[in-house]
Amino acid sequence: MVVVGAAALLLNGAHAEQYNVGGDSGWILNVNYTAWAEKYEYLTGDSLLFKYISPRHSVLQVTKEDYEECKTSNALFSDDKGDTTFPLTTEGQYWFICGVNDHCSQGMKFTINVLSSTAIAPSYGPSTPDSASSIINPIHLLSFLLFLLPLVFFVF
Ligand SMILES: [Cu+2]
Repeated sequence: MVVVGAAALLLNGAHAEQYNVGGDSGWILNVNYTAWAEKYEYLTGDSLLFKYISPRHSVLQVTKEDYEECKTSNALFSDDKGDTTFPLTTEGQYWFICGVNDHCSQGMKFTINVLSSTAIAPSYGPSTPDSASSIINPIHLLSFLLFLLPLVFFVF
């Protein structure tokens, strides 16, 4: 099962998921985002999609300290234009809060830990087609099997 999963990852190429924050609820009040965030394992290359209507909410990436105090003035990233996509480009801990009114202290906050995807699947750099094609892909697998076919007839 693990082997099949690893092979599927190789055949599919880079792993990249987009997580809809809050699931069907989106980015609003009265959702337990801590419970939501704990459901997944986040890898570099994945992204978060915050679905909300501007300007009712906003998305702020903040430090751990500001997260705990719901402090909105030193955000590392902020957006309030509606439906915010946040790419998880580097591994490490991320803290997110809503910057509108007291939404953060009402629970619009969560933290995630992002792991490196290169530990699981090779990264496919856009400028290195040679290294990418050296990985097993369906075409290579097919031509290898076609190569084996006459040998099978020859032996029997
Ligand atoms: Cu909000």
